[in-house]
Order: sequence, then structure tokens, then C-alpha cells
Amino acid sequence: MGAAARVDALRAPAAGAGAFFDRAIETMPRERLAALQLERLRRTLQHVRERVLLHRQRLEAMGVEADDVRTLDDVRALPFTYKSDLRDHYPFGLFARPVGELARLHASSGTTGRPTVVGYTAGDLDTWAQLMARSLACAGARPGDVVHNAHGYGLFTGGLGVHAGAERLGAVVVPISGGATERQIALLIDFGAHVLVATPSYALVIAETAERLGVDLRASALRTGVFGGEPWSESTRRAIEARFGLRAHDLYGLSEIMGPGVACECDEQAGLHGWEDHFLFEVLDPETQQPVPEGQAGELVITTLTRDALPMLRYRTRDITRITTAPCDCGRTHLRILRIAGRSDDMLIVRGVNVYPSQIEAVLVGKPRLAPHYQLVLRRNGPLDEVTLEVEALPGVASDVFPDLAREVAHLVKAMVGISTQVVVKGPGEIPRSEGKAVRVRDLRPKEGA
Ligand code: DLL
Repeated sequence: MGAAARVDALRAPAAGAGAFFDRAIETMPRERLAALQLERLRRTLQHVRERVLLHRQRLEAMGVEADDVRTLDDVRALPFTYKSDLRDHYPFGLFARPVGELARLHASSGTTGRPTVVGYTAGDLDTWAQLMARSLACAGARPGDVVHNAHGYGLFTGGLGVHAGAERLGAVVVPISGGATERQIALLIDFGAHVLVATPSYALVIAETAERLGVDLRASALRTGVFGGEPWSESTRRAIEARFGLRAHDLYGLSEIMGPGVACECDEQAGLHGWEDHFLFEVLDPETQQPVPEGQAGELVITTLTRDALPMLRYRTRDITRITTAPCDCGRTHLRILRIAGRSDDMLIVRGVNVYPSQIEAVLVGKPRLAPHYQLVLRRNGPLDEVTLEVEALPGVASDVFPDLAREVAHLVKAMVGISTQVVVKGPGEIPRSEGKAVRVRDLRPKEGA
């Protein structure tokens, strides 16, 4: 589609169908999408075989020949790739292009051990900008909109990834980054931002700071919001929508695969469209590594279909989710990822019950007298793990009601999540705030081998 036609499509979406960045691709019949995926999968296989030693060795060890992939199901014969592979081949060992041919490097901060480094050719950056523009349009952003991008700029893919997509869409980007929250609010109002992009937890920090300053964000020009980079719940969506007066959409991505823009919600708010022309999604039982039936929860596994610098075969994301290929009312045919419950690494097992922090969040956010911030603190008591849930009272809540409030929260968590927790109510501002991804779990248990 030419640029003029594309802008046209954005200005005049079909009734009820939302706006497309690339209508032909986004509404492609699923059989044609599958044929495109197969062709691109075969090309990717050839690319990694020729250019990435680790993949070649694994494919040879498994006896997989280039011609063995005849249907999309044959992807199951391919080896998995893990985050540890990137660490073990730090910094550039999994790259399919020499570093001098790349246009950019990003890296995860890596709380433990080496960071994971990811690379992009100019062509990869172009695809990323396109997919991020597609995602923003899918979430209701339009050419000419002012996009307030509060994701951190730097090695984190959130800032620059969203930035390039907003420019590609024809929007006006404000590269505000995270932090200096009071100034953010002033500029958000003064520049008349229509679109807010941030982590959901930082959006709540912006909202509470605005309330403290007496600024009514509902009176701002904000119309839509695109939030991601961490798990969040429907309660948080409702809280963000009410406090900003906008419609909140979920955005998913991970640096190993590309960055933000791998999947995004449309206005139906019924799951995130995963862009299948560039990625092949599987949902597997993490134990047996077999596919789970559609609609059941499992680990999301992604194969890149067009990445040049860092192609990934069956990358084990550790993100737990469900998918559906059922048609979406928006008209897009790409499958939907039904909200990421959390990472299998973040799952807590409390007396035999599996719990994700986002389930706790769903209970807490929006409750009267409580701020939408919390932390789970894990300690070891003899052979047992103990979980303390720290929550925060809103300003003005008298401290003599904290014990009652703690009992009430413990009761709700027991009723809705099924675990017994010790709840500690803290005073306003005592739970640490984050400008990017929130830290939901503080693990104070002795380290293995320490
Ligand atoms: O967080 C990319 C990104 C930036 C996505 C901004 C969306 C918005 P990483 O730092 O590599 O990349 O972290 C990726 O974050 O595997 C998930 O566990 C988690 N995550 C990202 N988006 C979501 C989401 C960026 N919408 C890891 N819901 C992923 C739940 C998410 N978890």
C-alpha cells in the first residue's frame, strides 16, 4: 500500500473495524497467512543453518534437513532456543550477521549474570518500526496524534521501539522517557498528548502524582493508552481508564524477539493480536513441551520469520498465556494472545497453590483506602517459604485502621486467589515506585549454595 492510501485507510476505517495500518496484511485470510508463514519459516531455517553455528549444530544433531519443514506443524521438529543460549554466547554469538553490518544493539539490564544482547540490521529496524506503527494504530493512535512516550530510552527496547513506530505512523512523538513525573504531567497537558505509552505501573504513578498536584487528567486531551512491558490485570486497566479518561490497550513484546510490537490489543480489548506474518506462535505445556489445545494456558514459544540479525528458533519466552484463532470483531485475522498472566519464573507456589503476582494485583487495585502499589516479600522460615503481602494505604487513611485493612485484604486474597498471606499495611509512599517495570516480588530467601 502506498503512503497516501495508508493514511487514507487510517482516516476512514470501516465502521466498527478500527483503523488499519496495513489492511491487506492485517485482514489476510488465515490460509494465506499460513502459507506466508511456511515460506518464511523455511527461509529462516536456511538463514540460521548457513549463519549461526549453534543452530546449525543443533539442527544437525537432531538430523533436521532444510526440506524437512513441509507444514507449519513441522516446526515441532526444530530445537528450542533459551535465554541462557544468548548469555552463554555473549555478546554476539547467536547473531547471523557480523556486528559491523548491524545498525543497532540493545541489551537487557540482566539482574543476574551477563546481560542478553540483541542486534538489528537496518532492515530489522524498518520491520520493527512498521510493526510498532501497526500496533499503535491497532490501539487507536492516528497520524497527527501527539504520543507521550514514557518508556525508558536506552538499552531497554521500550523507548526507542515505540518511538520509531510512532514516527512511522505519522504521529508526533514526545520522547519524555521515564521519571521526573511532575514535569511529565505538565508537558502532557501543555503539549496536548492524545496517546500515552508507558508501563501500566508507571501510568498509575503518573495518575497518583497528578492527583496529589490537583491536576485532573480526565480533562486532558488523552484519548487512548498503550501499556505493556510487564503483566497487569483487568482491575488495573479499569483504574487507568478511570483516572486518565482514556481507553487502555495491552502491548506485548520482548527484546529477544524484537521489542515492543510483537502483539497489541485492538479496540475490542479481547486479547492481543500477535503479528503472524513476522512471528510463529506456539503454546506449549512447559513440562511435556507438547502443544496445549487452543484456549488452554501454557508457555508462549516464538519463532521469528523475518529477523535478519538475530533469527530465533522456538524461543522459550517463559510467559504463560492462552491463544485463540477465533475471528475478532475488529476484522483482523491474526491470532489473539489472551493477556500474559506472568512469567513462569515469577510464579510463586504457596502451599501447593500456583500464584502469579498479577492475580494479587487484580484483587488490590481499585479497593477503597488502598493505593495500587504492592510487593510480595518471600522469606524462608525453616523448611517453609513465607509470603508477606505489603500493601499501601491511601493518604488520609488513619493508621489505627491498618490492622482492620490488613485483615480485609488477607480475606479477599484468600477468597479470590486461594492462598493465605500475612498482610502488612504501609503508610503512603512506603512501597517503592518505579519509572519502568515495577518490582512486585522481593525474594529475601537465602540463595541456593550461598
Ligand atoms: O518489555 C518490551 C516491551 C516494552 C513490551 C514496552 C511492551 C512495552 P523485555 O525488557 O525484553 O522487553 O521484557 C520482556 O516483559 O517476556 C514478558 O515477561 C514481559 N512483558 C512485556 N510485555 C508484557 C505484557 C519488553 N503486555 C518481558 N504483559 C516479556 C505481560 C509483558 N508481560
